[in-house]
Order: sequence, then structure tokens, then C-alpha cells
Amino acid sequence: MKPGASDSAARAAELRRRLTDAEHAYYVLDQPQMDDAEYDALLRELQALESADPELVRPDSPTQRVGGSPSGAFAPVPHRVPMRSLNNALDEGEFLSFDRRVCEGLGRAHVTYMVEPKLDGLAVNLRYEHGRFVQGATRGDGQTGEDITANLRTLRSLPLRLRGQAPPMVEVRGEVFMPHAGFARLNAEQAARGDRTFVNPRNAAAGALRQIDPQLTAQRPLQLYVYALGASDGYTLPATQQALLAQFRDWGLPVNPLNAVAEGADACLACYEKLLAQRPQLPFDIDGVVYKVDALAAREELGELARAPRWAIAYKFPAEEAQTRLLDVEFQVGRTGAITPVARLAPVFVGGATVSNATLHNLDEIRRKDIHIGDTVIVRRAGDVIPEVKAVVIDQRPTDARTIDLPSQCPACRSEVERSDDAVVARCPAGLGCPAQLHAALLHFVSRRALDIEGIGDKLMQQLIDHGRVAEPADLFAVTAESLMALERMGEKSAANRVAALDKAKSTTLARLLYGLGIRDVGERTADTLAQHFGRYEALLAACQADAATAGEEKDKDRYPRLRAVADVGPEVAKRLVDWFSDPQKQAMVQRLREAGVHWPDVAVASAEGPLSGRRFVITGTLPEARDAVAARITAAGGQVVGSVSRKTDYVVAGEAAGSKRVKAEQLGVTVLGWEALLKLLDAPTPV
Ligand code: 9MJ
Repeated sequence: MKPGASDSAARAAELRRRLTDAEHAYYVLDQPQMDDAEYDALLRELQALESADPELVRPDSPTQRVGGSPSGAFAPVPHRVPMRSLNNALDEGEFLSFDRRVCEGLGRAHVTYMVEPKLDGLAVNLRYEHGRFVQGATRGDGQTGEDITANLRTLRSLPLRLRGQAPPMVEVRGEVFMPHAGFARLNAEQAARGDRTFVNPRNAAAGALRQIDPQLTAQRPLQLYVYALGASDGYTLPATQQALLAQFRDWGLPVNPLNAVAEGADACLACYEKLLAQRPQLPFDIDGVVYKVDALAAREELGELARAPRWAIAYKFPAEEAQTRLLDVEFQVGRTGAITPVARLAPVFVGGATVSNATLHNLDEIRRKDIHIGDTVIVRRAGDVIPEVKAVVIDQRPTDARTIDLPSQCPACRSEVERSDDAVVARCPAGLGCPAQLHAALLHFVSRRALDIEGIGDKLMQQLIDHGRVAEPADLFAVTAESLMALERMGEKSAANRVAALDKAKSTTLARLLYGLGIRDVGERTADTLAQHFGRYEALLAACQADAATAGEEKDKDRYPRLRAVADVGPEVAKRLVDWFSDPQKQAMVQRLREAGVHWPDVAVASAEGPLSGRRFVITGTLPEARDAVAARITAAGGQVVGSVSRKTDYVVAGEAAGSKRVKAEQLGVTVLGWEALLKLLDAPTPV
């Protein structure tokens, strides 16, 4: 033994324990114990001890995750217990038939099931001997898999040693997958290096597990959840799947926190609906729900079929992707005149609905994805998100496939389009004179976050335009119940409701008006900030007129000084505002809105000498008072309320369920205030 070796051995053991605990806390429990820097420092210390005295190295040391050298081929691993797949139910009827068979088989009226989200990854078998991870294998054909031990060791959610009492041998089965965030990061890195990007997280995870060099696997953000038992020696089975999963958790293995228990078929179907609704927000892909009879003895009774057990079924979600043909590309004109391509598709059932249109975003995107008319394409529709053309199936391209070019004329009004220098963006210059822009602009004006006029949808708006009733926002307020009833299929009651909604919307706010006017690049947040800053429409108009005189200044910093004094307003937005407010037609339009009865109160402008003067606030989360009221208090005390957190922000007022803005504040070191702390600040005496 080397001098001081027993000290080193004790320290190494201590470091192994702390690092293993930290990995478990971070990767399994999702409750970090230490920051990355501390983890790295401890890991380096352990590496140093181990390289000074190789006898200190243990196979389950956190330094040994990327231990092995490239292995060449993956050796075959026969599974002692076959890795069966699951039978699928494609609709409710098939699930209910499964439940009926189970109930009849067991002679019971209803059965308790474990409900598990079906992870879309790769099934693996993990063998632990005396608590130590000794072998990991792929599913393969279910009888024989491949040895990917070295690669699996690099997953930090996979414990190299089980906690507590472990049997002489136990195989645990689960799914390796790549969460969305890691997938996006990986693809961005691949693209930056000019490497091939992955089509979906499942392919990326499969690629990562099949790396010959575990160093490469280690760099891929893989995650694991376990859900089943394989072979075991000297292990007494628990009574239920619930208890089995609890045992896995106690051993330090990661178990999906979304798993749930359901009594009977109705509860199972309710879980399905819940998970389907959660699916778009989940941090990883799931492609259905797995139902397993909870009682293990009941499983024995039901038995197994050749390929799949009788006691479990996977009720699949509707596929989010499907192939179809791109029949044509049409161009749509948006509210600001931007002309965007839309795919016309051979109708295809995807994501639970028949899709015949999909967005193509812009010409850049079309070129990047190499999309041609006539191509077979992969269409994606996830949740309520607008369907998109994700990729082309290149080897099915017909010889007469056509390239896609921007039109030279506006498809709605035939004006010559303006193209960007790189010819990827086209815009119709006709403004509200273009019927398509008018339609989109009016829909924006009535939308919920703008004037919030209920009951005037796409079709009714089109009719109002076609019948010459409405040519600009102010005309909406002249619409009468009689004129609405003269339009197709509008009854007296509906007409009266719409007129009432119009009447109600006349009383609005400056922020809603500014947003509703549809000035380019002025979103809800900027509109809000402008309203807070200027307080009155005329003050904003005056600032724009004064700033217009500075448009020709040579130096950037001398242009638009009044507008740029507003938080969140940069040179581009300032220019858009100056252009818009300098247009006499736009001013006449606002004047006509006022004449039609649209009105809004002045907003209290930040007072120059309040206790909070010169301080910038961001409000986030749910507070005891409405957001507008909180903003008014801050403004009255001289503070300014802005939309986004930056280094220039002084305080973030965070209520309940505050999310990303709070996180960003903490990252940037911006002070986060709770409600009480804000009230104190508001009461503080004016600084002298
Ligand atoms: C997935 N893919 O999430 C099973 N699975 O159980 C879950 N797969 C399974 N269970 C037995 N949660 C065979 C496969």
C-alpha cells in the first residue's frame, strides 16, 4: 500500500458516494443537489486520486461511465426471458375488447391497471448482479439483443450500483429516449458542424446507442425510464406493478413520474385523454399509453401469447406524421402584406384530423428542405399546432417534379410584389387596398388580444368585405343588425349579439388599440410598453413626428431618440412607428375610429420623481391584483413596466406560477420581488 493510501481510499469512497448521490438527485429525482461546477470539481478530484493509485478504481465509480475503449461490433446477448412487444389497440373499441377479455379471463367485473405513457425510444435490458450494473442489451428480435453495456454506462440516469438491498441477479427493462430539448441542441450542433441532422428524437437516440465509441454516446443527451422486470435470481416478486415500480425507485432507478393507477376501463380512457392533452407540452415524445394488469398473479393467470403478453396493451395515439403528395403550392397574403407559401396536399389523416393544407413557412425553408411540387412529403400535425411539411421523401420524387418560385404579382390584388434582396421574401405593397391584407388586418383588429370583438370570424368578415360593408376598421362600428341579417344565414339574435359585441368593444385601452392597428413589428408587448411610456395617443404621435426629422441622421444613435428611449424599442421598430404615424391615411383611419365612438382612457405615465423613477420592472406570474393594476401602481410611482427581462431590467415582480421570466432574471442576476417586497418598494420615500 502506498503511503497515505488509506486516507486516499477513504476520500475516494466519500467522493464516489457524493457524486453518485448527486447524479441520482439530478438525473433520477430531478432535484439537483449541487451545481455543475461543484460536481465537476469533485469528479476531477476523484479522477486525480484514481490516476495516482489505480487500485482505487471501482467499476461503479462515476469516473468509469466512459471507461471502456471502442468495442468494435456489439456481441449478441440471448435474453433469458424474451423481450416481448405489446399488442396495439388503435381505437377505443379495441381497448374495450382487450379489457373485456381480461375481465372474462379473470372472472372479474373490473380490473386495476397500471397506466404508463408509452415512450417512443429504444427498449433495453439492464442486468444487475449483486447490485452492480454488469450488462446492458438492446431488445434485438426479442430473443437475442446486442451488448451495448459500454454505451449504456454513459447514461447518468442509469445507476451503476443499485441502492439498498439488491438480489444476486435482477434484470430491469426500460426505454432509452432523447428529450426534446437535448434533441434540438444536438441537431443545432450537427447542423453547425455541417453534419447530418436527425429526423426525430427516436432516430437520434438509436444512433447514439449504436455508437462504436462510448465517448460519443456520452455526449448525447439520453434519458432512461424503467418499467418492467426481466430475469431474476433470488428476488421475491412483489404483488403488483405499482410495488415493482416503487422497488425500482428505491433501487435508485428512474421511473416515469407520469405513471398512474386506474380502476376499470373508464378510468383508463380518462387517463388516455389526459395524456393526449398533455402530449404537446411533454418534454419527450410519447406515442400512446400502455395498460398493464396491476396484479402480477393475475398476469400469470392470463399468460402470454407468442409475441406479446395477454395482460398488457398499448393504446396508440393518432400518428403525428404521415406521408402524402404535395399537389401544389399557393401563396397567401398576410396582414402586413407578407406573401407566404402554403402546401396543397392530397388529403391525409394525421394527428387525428384530415389535413389538406400545411404551412411551408417561407421560400428559404422550401429550399432548405428541397421541396418540389409533386413530391411525396412527410406532414406533421402535433396537437393543435398548424400542420407543417417536415421533409421530402427524396427517392419518391417524380421526374416531372417542379421547383417552387415566388410569384411576381400579389395573388390577391395583382400588384407587383416587392422582393427582398435575396429573393426569399415577397411582400404586397398595396396595404389595405389589397383585399387579402384588408381581410387579415380586420381579423387582427377584432382578435381577442386586440379589440376583442366576439362573433366576427373569417367567413363573416369576408362577407362584410365582399358586400362592400367594411373597407377599414372604423366601418365595422357602422355595421347594423339589419345589414348582418341581410347576409346569409344570420338570425336576429346572432345579429344583435354581434352588434352588442361591437358596441362593447368601443371602450378599449390604448395598448389594445396600438396592437390592433397592426403596425408591423408592434406586438402585444411593444404596444403595452408604448402605452405605458406615452400614456396618450397624441404623445406617441408627437414623438413619432419629432423623430421623423431625425430619420436622415448619419449616426445610428442620433436617429429616433424619443422612441428609442422606450424600453424594448430598437431602431427597426422605431422606424416602423415613424413610417406608420407619418402616413396621413393612417391618421385619418384612427380619426374615423374615434368618430365611430372608439375611445380609451389615458394611461398614467411614469412620474419623473416617484420612488421608482428610472427603474424598469417586468411583471410575471399571478399576483393578488390584476396585472394592469400592478403596472399602474408601478407607473404611478415613477417606474416603467416592460415586457421582457434583460440586463437593463431592475426588478422582476414574480407572482405564483412565474416561469421562464423568473428563471431568466435569476440567470442574469436581476432582483426578483414577491408581492410583499413590491408593496414595500412602492411605499418607499422618494429618493432625494
Ligand atoms: C414504453 N415503451 O414506454 C412497456 N413501455 O412493458 C412501457 N413499454 C412494456 N411499458 C412490457 N411503459 C413490454 C413493454
